[in-house]
Amino acid sequence: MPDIIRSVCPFDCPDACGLQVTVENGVAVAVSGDPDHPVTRGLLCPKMVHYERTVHSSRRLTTPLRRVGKKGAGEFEAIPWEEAIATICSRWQGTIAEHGAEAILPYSYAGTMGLVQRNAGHAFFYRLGASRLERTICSPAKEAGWEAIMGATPGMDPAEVECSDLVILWGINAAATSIHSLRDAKSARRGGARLWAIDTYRTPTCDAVDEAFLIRPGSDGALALAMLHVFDRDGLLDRGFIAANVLGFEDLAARILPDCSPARMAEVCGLPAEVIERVAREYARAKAPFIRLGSGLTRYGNGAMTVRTICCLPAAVGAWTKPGGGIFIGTSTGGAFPLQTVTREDFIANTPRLVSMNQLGGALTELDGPRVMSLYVYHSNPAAVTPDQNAVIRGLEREDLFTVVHERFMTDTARYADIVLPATSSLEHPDLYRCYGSYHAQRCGAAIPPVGEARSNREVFSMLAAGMGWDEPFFRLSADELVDLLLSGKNPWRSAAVTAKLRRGEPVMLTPPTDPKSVWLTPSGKIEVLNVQAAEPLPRLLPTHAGRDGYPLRLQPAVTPFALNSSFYEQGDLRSKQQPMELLMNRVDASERGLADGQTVTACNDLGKVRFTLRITERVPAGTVVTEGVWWREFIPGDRGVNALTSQRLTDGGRGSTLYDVTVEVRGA
Ligand SMILES: Nc1nc2c(c(=O)[nH]1)N[C@H]1C(S)=C(S)[C@@H](COP(=O)(O)OP(=O)(O)OC[C@H]3O[C@@H](n4cnc5c(=O)[nH]c(N)nc54)[C@H](O)[C@@H]3O)O[C@H]1N2
Ligand SMILES: Nc1nc2c(c(=O)[nH]1)N[C@H]1C(S)=C(S)[C@@H](COP(=O)(O)OP(=O)(O)OC[C@H]3O[C@@H](n4cnc5c(=O)[nH]c(N)nc54)[C@H](O)[C@@H]3O)O[C@H]1N2
Ligand code: SF4
Ligand SMILES: [Mo]
Repeated sequence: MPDIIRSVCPFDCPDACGLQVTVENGVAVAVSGDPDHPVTRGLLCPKMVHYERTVHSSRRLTTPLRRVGKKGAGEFEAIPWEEAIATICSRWQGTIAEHGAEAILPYSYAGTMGLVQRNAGHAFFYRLGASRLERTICSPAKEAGWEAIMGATPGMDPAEVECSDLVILWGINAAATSIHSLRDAKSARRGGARLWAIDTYRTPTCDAVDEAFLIRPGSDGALALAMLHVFDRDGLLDRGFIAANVLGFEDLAARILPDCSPARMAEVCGLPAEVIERVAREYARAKAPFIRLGSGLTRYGNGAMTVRTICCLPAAVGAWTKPGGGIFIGTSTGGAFPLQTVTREDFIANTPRLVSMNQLGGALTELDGPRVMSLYVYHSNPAAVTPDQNAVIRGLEREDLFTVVHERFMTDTARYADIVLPATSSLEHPDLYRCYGSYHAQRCGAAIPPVGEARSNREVFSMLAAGMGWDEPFFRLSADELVDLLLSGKNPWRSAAVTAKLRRGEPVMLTPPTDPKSVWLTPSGKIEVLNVQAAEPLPRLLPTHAGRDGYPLRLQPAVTPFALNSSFYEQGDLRSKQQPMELLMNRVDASERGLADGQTVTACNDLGKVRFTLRITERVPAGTVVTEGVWWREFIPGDRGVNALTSQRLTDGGRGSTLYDVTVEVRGA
C-alpha cells in the first residue's frame, strides 16, 4: 500500500501550498494539492502537479563532484563527501590566512523557502567572518514603499477579496504567479465584483479580467497621482477617514497633486486622460475597492516610490474601513517565529562588509577591499537569475576564484564550480514554511529518503562546521531540532493550540497581533502620506533609470506559468509548453526594423547582446518588448540569457534589483 504523506511546496511563490505526496517504497510517485489546506484547497499550479518528475529526474545530482575540465565546461568527476568537505575547508583556511575571511562570499536566495533550510548558511558564514550577502534581488522596494507610508502595519487578510466590489490586479501576473489569488478574485467576480488588471503587456491574467489597462513600464506612480488629483478635484475623498487616520494628505494635495492632472500624467503613463478620469471615478465610487499589488512594477529605479504612491489610494477614499477594501502587497509574519535561533546574528563579529546580491558581477570582478577569492552558492542560480550576466560570468570564469555550488541540478552556475555538492529536494528534508501571500504556516518532515548521496543545506553546514573544527553544539542540531526551536516560546501570532497543530504538521493560520485595517504601526499612529523621516517627505513623480539609456525599446523580462525563475527547466513537459527565449514584439516595431515573425534576432544594449526568436504579437504595445522565463543556457538560441541585458543598478528604496528597468535595440541576426 502506498503512503500518503503531507508536505509543503518549498518554492518562492506567495502560496506555500499544502501537498499530498504518494510514496511507494521510498519513491514519490504522485503529488497532489492538499484538499484540507485553507489556501490550496486541492488546486496546484502546472509546475507542481508532477513534482515527482523533478524529485526523481534523471538530471538530479547524486554525488559530490570535482571539476576536471575548464571552468564552465561542465566536466567533473565524482568524489566522496569526506573529500569534498576536506577540500573546501582546507581551501578556506588557506584563503582566510592569506586574504582574510571577507574574501569568502556566500550567495543564496530562494530555491527553498523553508525557514531552516533557506537560512541554514547564515550562522555558518557569520561564525566564519565571511562577507555578508544583502539578499535583495526580489522585491525589497515593495517593502520599502509600504513602510514609508504604512510603517510596520501587517498586511490585511487577502481572503477578504471575496467581499470586494472592485478588484484590481496591479502589476501582478496572477494567472502565472499567484493562481489562488486569481481563483479568489474570480470568485468575487462571480459575486458581482468587477475585475481589472494593470500591466505593461497583455498577460494571461489580462485575459481573465473584465478590463485590462496597459501602461508604460515604470509609470504606475503617474497613474496613481492622477487618480489622487481627480479624487481631490472632484470631491471624491473620504474626508472623515483622512482626518482621523491620515497624516499630511493636505500637504500632498497642496504641493504635489496640482501638477498631476490626468492630461499631464497621460503623457507619462500612456493611458488617455479620459480613461484615467474613469478609472479614478470608478475606484473612488466602489464600495470596497481591493488592490492586489505585484512585484513587477517595483523593479525599477522608482519602484519604492511607486508602491508608496499607490498605497495612498485606499487611504484617500477610506477603503480600509470596508470589508474587502484596502491594498495587499504581502504578509510579513517575521514576528511569528524566533528566526534568530536559526540565523544566529550573535555569531557576527566585527561586522564584515555587506555585498548586494544584485551586484555579484561587480563583486567578483572589481570589488575594493579584500578581493573575493571564494564563492559558495546554495539554492540559487546566479549565472542565470542575477542582473548583468556578462559581469557575473566574467567573475565565475576567474581561475583564481574557488567556487562551490550546492545544487539539485547541473545549473548554469554549477557548471562553473570547482566543487559541486548534491542537494536534497524538499521531499527529502524537514522544514517549517510560512507563506507571504496569506497567513498560514505548516511544518513537514522528509517524505522520502535522500536521492543518491544528496544532503540538505542544514546537513552540509553541519559537516562544514565540523570540518572547520568548530565545537559549538548549535552546528550539531538537526533540522528538526531547529524547527522545534522556531516553535518554542509563547508568541502573540500563535496560540498554544495553533503551535500544537504546527508541531503535528497541520496547516494553521497565524494571527497578526494588531488589526491590519485600523491600527497603523507608524511613528505618528496614522497612515503617513507625509513622512517627515523619509528623504522624500511626500510621494511624487520619479523617473525610471531606463529613460536615460538611449535605446528605443523597453525590455520586460517577465515570468512564465511553466517555470519559477530558473527552476523547473528539468521537466521536459513543462519546457515544451513554453517557446524557448522568444522576444515578443509589436507589429509596428517589427516592421520599422524589417523583422519577421519566427526569425532569430539580437537584442542589445551597453551591457550585452542576447539572441531570441522573434514573435510578433499584438499582446505587446509598441515601444515594449517582452521575454518570458529564465531559461537554462543549454536550451536557448545563443549563449546568453536575458539577464545579459539587465543592470546592476538598484531601486530608489530597499536596494532592490531593477530587472524591468531596461532598454534595448533589436536587430535581425
Ligand atoms: N509561474 C511562476 N510563478 C512565480 C514565479 C515565476 O517565475 N513563475 N516567480 C516567483 C517569484 S520569485 C516572484 S517574486 C513572484 C513575482 O510575481 P509577480 O508579483 O506577479 O511579479 P512579476 O511576474 O515580476 O510581474 C508581474 C507583472 O507586472 C508587470 N509589470 C512589469 N512592469 C510593470 C509596470 O511598470 N507596471 C505595471 N503595472 N506592471 C508591470 C509584468 O508584465 C508582469 O505581468 O512570482 C513567483 N511565482
Ligand atoms: N530575467 C529574470 N531574472 C530574474 C527573475 C525574472 O523573472 N526574470 N526573477 C527574479 C526574482 S523575483 C528572484 S526571487 C530571483 C530568484 O533567484 P533564485 O533564488 O536563484 O531562484 P531559482 O532560479 O529558482 O534557483 C534556485 C535554485 O535552487 C536549487 N534548490 C532548490 N532547493 C534547494 C535546496 O534545498 N538546497 C539547495 N542547495 N539548492 C536547492 C534549485 O535547483 C535551483 O537551481 O531571480 C530573479 N531574476
Ligand atoms: S508554486 Fe505556488 S501555486 Fe504552485 S504548488 Fe507551489 S505554492 Fe502552490
Ligand atoms: Mo522573487
